[in-house]
Amino acid sequence: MKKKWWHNCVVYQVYPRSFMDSNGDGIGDLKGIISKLDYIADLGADMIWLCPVYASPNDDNGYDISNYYQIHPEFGTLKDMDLLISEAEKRGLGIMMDIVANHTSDEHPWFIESRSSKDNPYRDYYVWRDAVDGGPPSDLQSIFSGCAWEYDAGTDQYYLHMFSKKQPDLNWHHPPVREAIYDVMRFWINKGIKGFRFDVIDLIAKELEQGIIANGPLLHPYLQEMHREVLAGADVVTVGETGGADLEKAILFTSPERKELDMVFSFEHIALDEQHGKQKWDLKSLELDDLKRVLSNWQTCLTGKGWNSLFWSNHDQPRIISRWGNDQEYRYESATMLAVLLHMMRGTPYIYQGEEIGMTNVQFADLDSYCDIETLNMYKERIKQGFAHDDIMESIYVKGRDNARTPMQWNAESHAGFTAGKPWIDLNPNYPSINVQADHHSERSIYQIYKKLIELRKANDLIVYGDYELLESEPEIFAYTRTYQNEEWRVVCNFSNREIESQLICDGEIVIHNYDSPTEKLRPYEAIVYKLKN
Ligand code: TEU
Ligand code: CA
Repeated sequence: MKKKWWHNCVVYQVYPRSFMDSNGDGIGDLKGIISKLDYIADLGADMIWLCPVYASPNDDNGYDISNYYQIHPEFGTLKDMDLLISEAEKRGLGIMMDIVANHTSDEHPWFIESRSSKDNPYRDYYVWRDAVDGGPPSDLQSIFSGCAWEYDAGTDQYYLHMFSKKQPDLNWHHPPVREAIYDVMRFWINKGIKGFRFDVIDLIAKELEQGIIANGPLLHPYLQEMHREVLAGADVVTVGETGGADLEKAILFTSPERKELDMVFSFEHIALDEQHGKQKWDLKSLELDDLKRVLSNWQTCLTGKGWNSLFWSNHDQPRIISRWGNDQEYRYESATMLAVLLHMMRGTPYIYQGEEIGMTNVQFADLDSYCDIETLNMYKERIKQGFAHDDIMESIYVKGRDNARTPMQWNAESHAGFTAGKPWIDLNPNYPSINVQADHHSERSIYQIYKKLIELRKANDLIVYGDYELLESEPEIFAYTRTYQNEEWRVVCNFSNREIESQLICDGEIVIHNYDSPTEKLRPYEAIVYKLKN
């Protein structure tokens, strides 16, 4: 496979609202990010995936865009954005913008026009349908609970919204919509950004009459058209959020000769702790065998055919250390074990803000402390369905998106150094002990392990291009090899809080290790990488 500059890139994801507030209004902003660029550059990252900072009424914290060409005043100005791009570039950091092209805000001028009359030139920018039997056109459900159709009395029709009712879906079958999105992309490329993350891009080619929502028959033609019209002439890296993609689809999206996307985010590995066929809130414990199977499939089946992203966390997912690690007694060991396991794999790694210092989930006692529309809509719907309050709160504690959205914990001072004002969302009360400053001064720094892993990736094509093979191991151990030219590395990770005897311990040269020195057993959450032969 032809080598590409982004093959050994590492992306750091910033949720701007919660990263760093520079003006004391309790909301993170662009100038705050600029003030922390050295922190991100020092980690060794090459790109910053910036969650949406465009004008938005914030019904879904910016994933409801009302102007793709303007920066939300809470975050700053276009001038601040230009400064962020140039300051990042000085530090070898490219900016990856988040393109939300499946839907806009209902306050976007396109939608205001579209809903004004049935013969408005913008009518077909969105998906409008007549009532059926006096009610919604179908029983399609929104991902944010409730019916996906909203009645609009102005023109006596319903419009489609797969997310909140303030996020009407764009009609990608209407060529002016595609052209308008391509224009937005050209604008930001001309601003000097270096990448795009495409929000729910697998939903853009719906065929509603056939009951198709994701992966419609025209999805690949639209992505190929986007590539021809915009991406072919630009040196930007692209990643699509394609939650439902299996390996076969991922190869179609990412094989270079198809000229669609460079890589995708699949959700297969982060759906392993939800009951099959149910919602993310319906919990089940993780089976390590499932994780071994899924991650190994994604390691082997894409090789030579496409490209993988590697991630544990993002702004929609709970904190990985609270999900599959141990965020109490073995916080350092499990955070670093999870980091080693993922960052020794093949693909482009994504680090979500706070993951590099082992930030954990939060448990707000009061529902009013929660801000996320997905959580609040689900709570209302499940109360109506008769679920018990405590059961719903348990699901929110484990899987709610606000777990990832509590403010970044910089130090032990007030509001963790995130803001001098009242933060838009409460902090995690553990910030006095879990914060960047404490981690940096600790003998056992999680940040330093992430930094070392990134250095290893830059220095070893074995990590970037080596073959992957899962090793037979004790049930609690996840072990694999990476082989490249005549070099073989063995990655051995203990996923449990118990000491485990293992044949996989050996006398190879240790490349990275989250304990001081090896012993004859694997200790809780121990991760060791050996270089077996040269
Ligand atoms: O998320 C896509 C999506 O389906 C989310 O609902 C996610 O899978 C779910 O919340 C898991 O908990 C994208 C963005 O990442 C998300 O922040 C937006 O809310 C959503 O699209 C709508 O734009
Ligand atoms: Ca601010």
